[in-house]
Amino acid sequence: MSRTVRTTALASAVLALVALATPSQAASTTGALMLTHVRPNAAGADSRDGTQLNVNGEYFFIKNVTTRTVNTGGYVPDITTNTYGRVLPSYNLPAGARAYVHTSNGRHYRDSSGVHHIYRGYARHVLLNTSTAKNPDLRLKRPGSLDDNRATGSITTCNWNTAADGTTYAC
Ligand SMILES: [Ca+2]
Ligand SMILES: [Ca+2]
Repeated sequence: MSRTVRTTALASAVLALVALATPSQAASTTGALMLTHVRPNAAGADSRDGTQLNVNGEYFFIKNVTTRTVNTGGYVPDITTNTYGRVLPSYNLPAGARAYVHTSNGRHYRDSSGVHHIYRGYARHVLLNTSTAKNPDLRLKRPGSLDDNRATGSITTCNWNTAADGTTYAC
C-alpha cells in the first residue's frame, strides 16, 4: 500500500471512530440531573514519569433539568467498568444550571459564564479513554444507589467508545 493510500485508510478509520462516538440520541434523564457531555480523555499526556497530569481536564457535564435547586451530594457516577466510584460531593446546583464535574481536586465554584465546577477529589484519571464493549460507559444514579455496574437507580447515561485527546462528546 502506498503512503497516500495508507493515510487515506487511516483517515477513514478515524472518521469511522468519530462516527461511532457520536450518539444518535439526545441526552435524556428520568431524574433531576442529566449527563449532557463528557471529556473522557484530558488534553495532553495523562501521565509522565509516574505523575498524573491534567486530571481536572477529565470531566463530565451535568445539567439540573428541574426548576428548583438540586444538591448533587450522594449521586453516584457509575463507570461501568469498575466499582471504585465515589459519590458526588454536596453542592447546590441552581435550577437549570450546568456544571463541569472534574475528576480531581479543587474548590467548587461558579465561573463568570455562569457554569459551575464541582470536584471529585481523585488523584488520577478515572474515565476510560478507550472504552470496551460496555454500553453505556457511565451512568449517573440516584443517591443511595450502588456502584455495581448495573442499571438499578440509573437516571441518565453516557457512552463514548474511543475518546480522542482533549475532545468533548455529547451524551
Ligand atoms: Ca462502576
Ligand atoms: Ca481518562
